[in-house]
Formats: sequence, C-alpha cells, structure tokens
Amino acid sequence: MKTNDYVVFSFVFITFFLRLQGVSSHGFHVGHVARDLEEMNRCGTPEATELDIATQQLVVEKFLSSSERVDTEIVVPVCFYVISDTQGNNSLSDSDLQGQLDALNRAYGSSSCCNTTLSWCAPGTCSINTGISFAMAKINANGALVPGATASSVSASGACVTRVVNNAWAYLDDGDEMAMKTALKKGDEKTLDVYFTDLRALGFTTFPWAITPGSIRDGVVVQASTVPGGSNKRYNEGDTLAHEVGHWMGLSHTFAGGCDISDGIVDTPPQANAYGGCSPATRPDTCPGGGPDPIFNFMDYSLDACMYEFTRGQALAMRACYTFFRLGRWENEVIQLRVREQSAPLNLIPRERQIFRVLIRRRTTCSISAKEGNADMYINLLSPPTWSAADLCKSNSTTSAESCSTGDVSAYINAQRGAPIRSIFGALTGFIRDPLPLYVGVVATGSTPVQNLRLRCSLFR
Ligand SMILES: [Ca+2]
Ligand SMILES: [Ca+2]
Ligand SMILES: [Zn+2]
Ligand SMILES: [Zn+2]
Repeated sequence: MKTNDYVVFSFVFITFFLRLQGVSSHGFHVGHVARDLEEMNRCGTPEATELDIATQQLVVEKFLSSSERVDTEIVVPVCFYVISDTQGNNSLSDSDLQGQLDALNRAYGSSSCCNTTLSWCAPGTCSINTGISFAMAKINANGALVPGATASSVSASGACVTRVVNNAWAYLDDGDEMAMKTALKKGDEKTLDVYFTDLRALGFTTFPWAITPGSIRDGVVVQASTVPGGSNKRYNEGDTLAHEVGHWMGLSHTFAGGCDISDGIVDTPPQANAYGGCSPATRPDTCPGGGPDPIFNFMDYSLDACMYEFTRGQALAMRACYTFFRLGRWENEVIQLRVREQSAPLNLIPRERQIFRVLIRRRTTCSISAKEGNADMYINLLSPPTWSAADLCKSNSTTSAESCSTGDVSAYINAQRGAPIRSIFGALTGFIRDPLPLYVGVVATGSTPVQNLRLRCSLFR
C-alpha cells in the first residue's frame, strides 16, 4: 500500500421542504384546517396539519413491522400539579384528583360505557380496552421523580402530586406557561405531567413528535373545573383530560382532516367538522361513507355526557407513539450497502435512527439525499471495526460532534431544512485497506419525517 493512498468522503445532504399544496396525491404536504373561536376554546392543542396526520400514520406503519413493538399493557406514570390562587380558585382535593385518575383509567380501559340515563344509550355499549393505563408516579423526599416507580393512589406516600398558590399561573396566559412548567415539572419523557389551572381553553398539549418528549414543555394543561364533579357543567366527567391525553399520545381530532383525509385512523369515520353537543337523536353524517360521524369519540368535541369511545385504530396509534417517542425504541437493522449501489428510499419518523454499513474502496465518495425533513448524520470508520452499531451514536443528543466521537475517524453533519450542506472529509493515510467498512448513521431531527432518504457510495473520479 502506498502511503499517499487516500479516501475522500463527500457527504451531500440536501433538504427542502415542500410547501405547495397538492404536489402529489401520495406526498406529504402542509395544510391547516380552519378552526372557529368556539372550537379554539374547546381545545387549545394546535390543530393537526396533514403533515401531523401523515407522521402519526408513519409511526403506526413502523410500529406494525417493528421488532420493538410492545403488545403488553402500557402503564403511564402520572404527575399532578394543582395551581390555585390566594382566593382558593382551582383547589382540588386528593379525592378530586383520584376521581380524575379513575376517570382516565375508565376512558382508556374497557369500562367506558355510554350514559344509561340518556335515552339513546343501549345498556352495555362500551368502549374497547386500549391497553394503556395510568398510575401515579413517585417522588422521593427531595421531590425528585423516582423513574419507573408508581404509587398506589393519589394520596399514597410519595405520590407525585404538587400544589402551589400562584395568582399569575392560576389564570394561565401564554406568557405564563413556560415559567410555570420550568418551576414545577418533575416528569421524564415517559411521564404524563398534568397541570390543573384556569385557562382560555378546556385544555391543551402538544403532539409527541412536535417537541422533545421529557422537555419542559411536554405535558397537558387542563381546566381544573373539568374534573369529575367539577363546576364546569357540560364538561365535568373528566373527559377533557382523556381527550388531551389522546393528543399527547399522538391522536388528532376525528375531524382534523375533514372528509378527504380524515384523522389518519382507519376505523374512525371521516367527519367534516366538530360536533359540539350531545343530541345523538339527530346524529350528524357530514361526510360520504364510513357511517355517521364519530360523535361519541373522545377526540371529537361532544359534551362529556356523549363521549366515551376510543377505537382500536386509535389505541394502536397511541401505543405506537408511546413506544417510539416515550420508550425511545429507535433501533433499526443495519442496512448493508455495496459501492455503486443506491439504498432503497426510506422514511424516518422524528428521532428515528438508521445505520448503513458500506464496504468502501479507496477514493470512494458517499452522498446522502432526502426529499424533505431534517437530519443529523454521523460517520464512523474504525480499524478494525470491533464496535457494534450501537456505538455509533449512543446519545440522542445530536447537538455536538463530540457526542459521536468514538471512532478513529468520526464526523458529524447537521443538515437543516432549506440549507443544503456539502462537506468533504478525508485525506486519511497509512491504514487504508481495501475494502473498508464505513458506518453512516442518520438521525431524524425536527418535528417532521425525513422523506425518501437515500445513501449512495461510488468510486471517486
Ligand atoms: Ca359518513
Ligand atoms: Ca363521558
Ligand atoms: Zn392530501
Ligand atoms: Zn383537542
């Protein structure tokens, strides 16, 4: 081997984000479903865009074919925060909170049934068991979360319940949210943090792909008066929290995509717009096909007296989102690739990682391209390659090159939407063999999927 042999890696990653509507009937494009003021007051979670719905569908698709699929009961640890003012508004007792926790478990279990005091309810008409349940998280004597531990009830010793008196946060304005959460939040990415206060909507949260789970913003804010037996007359069965937790678990409103794309869930009928009442005798049917509108579904806007259902499709979507975004099951099989061979296009959900192993030769150029999305990329070249793929990038933190510097040669590229990046690494001398294994890791960042990612390595000329 001559000492001036060298390898040049040229990583080209081009991202661009399509904003045109209707570019392809199968493509992802951004749409925004209009809301009226009344609906905004009902739920303050940002309405799902087509891209949100497509993301949720992609997560389900991945989940169904994933070896990381979790089919056992998912128990979600819960922290409650009660924010009252000096007048005592929003005060909730332990029994109020226990009633809300029990209502949440009923909603997600098989004992959520229609209200038999209403004429339209056939006794014994109940929802499915989602396989998701909720238990109080535990905190230690210092008030810090004990990860994975649960308490038997709201009033049990160590149950994650926090009460504060704060006149600003007790009527939550936009400017108060992060200050309140920064001061109070105890939960990690697996934990459901619920803040009970007074606000302009019945509740709000974020989709799990739209933020980093476990970050300060992650959690649900809900009207304290919506707990079971609360003073909010039309919404006091605790269903508001069940609805917002549905969003927190990745569900859109049943009417989010209208008749055209629905909500991305196969077994909820399409619905043109929200239903706001509880008069099922005149049950609306706003879209062709699928039967009447899903006005009993927790993800519509019906009164609490009406809503009691999740569907199997919704349960699957929630389990998939919790598994990927909150249990952090990101591993994929390593894809083997030969020089001159282009990988099949693949889509990555936010935070998902794919590793390629390529046998390169001297003077090889590798390039990566994607149709849209954001990604961080890593290469690792070891001699000999004794490390496993898991060593490539152990940390989910993709903010610094150092997080992946385990190899003899490692490099890092951050590709951002609309900012094509071209980098050349190389001029390696002295230990080049032929062929040489190169590992390329790609981590989807941002809140949208990486679309049609392809890797190709060819001989450099
Ligand atoms: Ca219909
Ligand atoms: Ca109900
Ligand atoms: Zn479309
Ligand atoms: Zn909502």
